[in-house]
Amino acid sequence: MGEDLGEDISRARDLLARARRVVVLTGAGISAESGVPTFRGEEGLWKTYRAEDLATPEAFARDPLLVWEWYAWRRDHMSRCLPNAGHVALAKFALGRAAETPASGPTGVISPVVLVTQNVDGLHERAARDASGPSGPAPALPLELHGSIFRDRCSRCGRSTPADAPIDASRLETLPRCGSCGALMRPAVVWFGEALEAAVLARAFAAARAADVCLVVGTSALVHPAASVPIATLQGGGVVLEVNPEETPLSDLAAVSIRGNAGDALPALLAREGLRR
Ligand code: BV8
Ligand code: ZN
Repeated sequence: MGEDLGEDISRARDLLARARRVVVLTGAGISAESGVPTFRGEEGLWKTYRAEDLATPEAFARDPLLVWEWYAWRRDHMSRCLPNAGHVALAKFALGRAAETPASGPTGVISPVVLVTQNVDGLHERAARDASGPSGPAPALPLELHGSIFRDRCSRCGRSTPADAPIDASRLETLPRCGSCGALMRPAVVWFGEALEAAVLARAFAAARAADVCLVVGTSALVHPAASVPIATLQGGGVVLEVNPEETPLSDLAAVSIRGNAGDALPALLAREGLRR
C-alpha cells in the first residue's frame, strides 16, 4: 500500500477510534472486486443500454421482456459472486463493535455500526452471515436502500416473494406472474423515479444524523437520496471518511478521502487491534 495511503488510513483510524456511533454507506464500488459491474464504469453497460435506461418503471411498462432479460442476467451473475475482503472487513468490524456494545469507551457508550447500502447484490448480507457463523451472534444486516435483486414483487398488488427460481426471459408468456392477482412480477428493487421505502430511509437518515463518523465506500455519490446520507452526518456535527479510487462530489467534504480500492483499504482501516481507545 502506498506511503500516502498508509498516512490517510492512519488518520482515518484515529477518527474511527474515537467514534461512538458509526454509519457506513456503500455503493457498487465495494462489489467491483467481487466481479459485480458498477453502474457508471465502462463495465456498467449491458448490450448497448445504460442502467438508467432500464432501471425505470417506464422501461418495464414499455418492454418488460428486455428489463427482465437484464435482471435475469444480473441475478444469475450476482448469485455466483462472492463477498470480497472489503465486505468481510466491514462485517467483522460491525460484529466487533456490536460485541462491545453497550460497554462504555472513553468517549461514551459504543453503538453498533449501521450499514446502509445502495447495492442490491446481497453481498453484505452474505458476508455478515459468514462472519457470525451458524450459531454466532445476530449478523449485522444492512439497510438496503434500493431493495434486493433476490426478491420479486407484484407489479400490481405488491405481493413480495423470494426470487430463487431462475427467470426464463425468452418470451412474455414465460415471465414470472403473481400467484395472487396474475399480474407480472418485477424485481423488488427501487427504480429511478420511484420512492425508497420510507421506513428504511428514515432509519438510515436517523443513524447518519446521530453518527460521529460516516464511512462512505465505493459510490459516485450521484444518486439521491442515498448520496445525502453522509451530508446528514456532517449536518449533525460528524465527519465523513471516504474510500474510493476516484474523486467524487463527497471528496472535498471528507475529513479523509482514501484513494484506494475497498478490498485493500478496508482491511487496513478496520483492523481491530488498536481501533479502540
Ligand atoms: C427518488 C436499484 C423520488 C436498481 C438504483 C436529487 C438530485 C438529483 C437527482 C435526483 C434527486 N432526487 C431524485 C433524483 C432522481 C434520481 C437520481 O438520483 N438520479 C441520478 C442519476 C441523478 N433518484 C431517484 O430516482 C430515486 N428516487 O428520489 O424518488 C420520489 C419521491 C416520492 C415519490 C416518487 C418519487 C431512486 C434512486 C434509486 C435508483 N436505483 N439501483 C438496480 O440496481 O437495478 S440506483 C443505482 O445507482 C444502484 O443502486 C447504485 O448503487 C446506485 C448509485 O451508483 P453507485 O453505487 O455510486 O455506483 P457507480 O457505478 O455510480 O459508482 C461506483 C463508484 O465506485 C465509483 O465512484 C468508482 O470510482 C468506485 N469504485 C470502483 N471500484 C472500486 C470503487 N470503490 C472502491 N473500491 C473499488 N474497488
Ligand atoms: Zn399481484
